[in-house]
Amino acid sequence: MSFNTISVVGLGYIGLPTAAMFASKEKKVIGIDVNQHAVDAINAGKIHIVEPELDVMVKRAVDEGFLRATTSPEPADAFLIAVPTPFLPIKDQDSIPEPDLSYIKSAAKAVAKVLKKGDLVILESTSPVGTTEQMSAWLAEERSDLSFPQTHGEDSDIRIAHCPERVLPGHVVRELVENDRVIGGMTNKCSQASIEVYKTFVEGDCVVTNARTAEMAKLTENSSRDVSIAFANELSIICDKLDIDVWELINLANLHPRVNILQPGPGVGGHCIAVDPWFIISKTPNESRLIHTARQVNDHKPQWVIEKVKLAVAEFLSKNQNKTIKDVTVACFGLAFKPDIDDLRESPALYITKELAKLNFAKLLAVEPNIVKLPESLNSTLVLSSSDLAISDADILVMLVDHKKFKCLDKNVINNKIIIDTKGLWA
Ligand code: SAJ
Repeated sequence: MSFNTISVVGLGYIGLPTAAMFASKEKKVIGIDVNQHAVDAINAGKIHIVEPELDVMVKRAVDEGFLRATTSPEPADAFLIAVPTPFLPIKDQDSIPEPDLSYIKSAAKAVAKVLKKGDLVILESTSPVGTTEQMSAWLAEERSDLSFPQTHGEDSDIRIAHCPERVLPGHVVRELVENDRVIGGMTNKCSQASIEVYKTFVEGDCVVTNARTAEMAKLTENSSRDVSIAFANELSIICDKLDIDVWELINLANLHPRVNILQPGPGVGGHCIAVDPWFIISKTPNESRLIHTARQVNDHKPQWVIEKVKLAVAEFLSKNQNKTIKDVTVACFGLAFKPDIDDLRESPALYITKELAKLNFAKLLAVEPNIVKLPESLNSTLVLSSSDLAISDADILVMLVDHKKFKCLDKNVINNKIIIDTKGLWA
């Protein structure tokens, strides 16, 4: 087998770094995306997402002629599909979110047009169990002239595998190389072909399993983290009631050699941990009781923080009887979905800040040192402020994200403020 031309379908947070990585090893890479703006940016040697070191890699790959982007598929030897798998809109608050596989279906239909005997198709998108087999069925529907593993096993013309991405945003370039990969071929030949492709740049182990187990492995990793964070978030609510410092408590418990509790926060954000457990729950709702409860605990945490702020406002007004809510200034520290990134999507900190903005305070200041300008959609709701200004102006300080820049704030200057600290920085 030789995979000289590799096509990556979906040039987002996973697809683009993966494409650049193959190109850095002098593979001919064709990137496919429906977003013309992304395609144009990449062909100009630029990137449309934020990820350390990626800009340099993409520029070099394009300049040296190894990476090219386009909106319509072209023949290649291996196709990696890295498109989003979001939820379908939920019917009501109590219903279980169902995965939206339409991006995978469109990608499969597009790739099917250019498939030839001997090609390999790898699904990288995080997917509910059974999606790789479904993708193979969609490909077979389009190409009755080719044979696929579900009908022809090891003798199939086309090889199919699921190899989930596992990289941490902000560390993608290093983790793509160093992390071990789970390789879930529909047959052993499918797995071996996938290993050959990934070994172009992966220095970690490539561990073989079947497609369904590979799908479940990825969902399990993120659900495990979600359940662990839910435990920490639940502890924080219990400790608040019992007047115990949860940060001290967790430090003490973690001194035990077999205990490793994660950190509570304002809720769980991002596009993975708060999403992927639902892919297990929606397939097996009666069996996934712990995973479901963890989701509910984490999803409830932002609301709990908002209630704490409302209590703090009531406390402030009872001490300052000449004032009303229209005289109160609140400052929220952090808008991103986790520390030291500028990504505001699916962020509990942003949700809390936007909800607080509806309460008609004198001012609601948002401090986010990792962005210079708020997205246009937020301009009418939030005012971006510096830490110093927010601390001097605000009556109530709400710590939402433990950015490095907040860790060095002088604790003495906040002594006379009412503080809600969801990350234990000012505790
Ligand atoms: N969080 C806490 N407490 C903690 C750790 C995290 O509240 O102790 C919160 C964060 O603030 C954030 C959310 O959880 O809101 C998720 O952040 P994260 O750093 O745990 O994870 P992601 O979403 O950036 O990336 C995860 C990673 N999965 C695991 O660590 C198991 C990454 O390796 C995956 O590739 C990625 O999901 C993905 O794409 O699925």
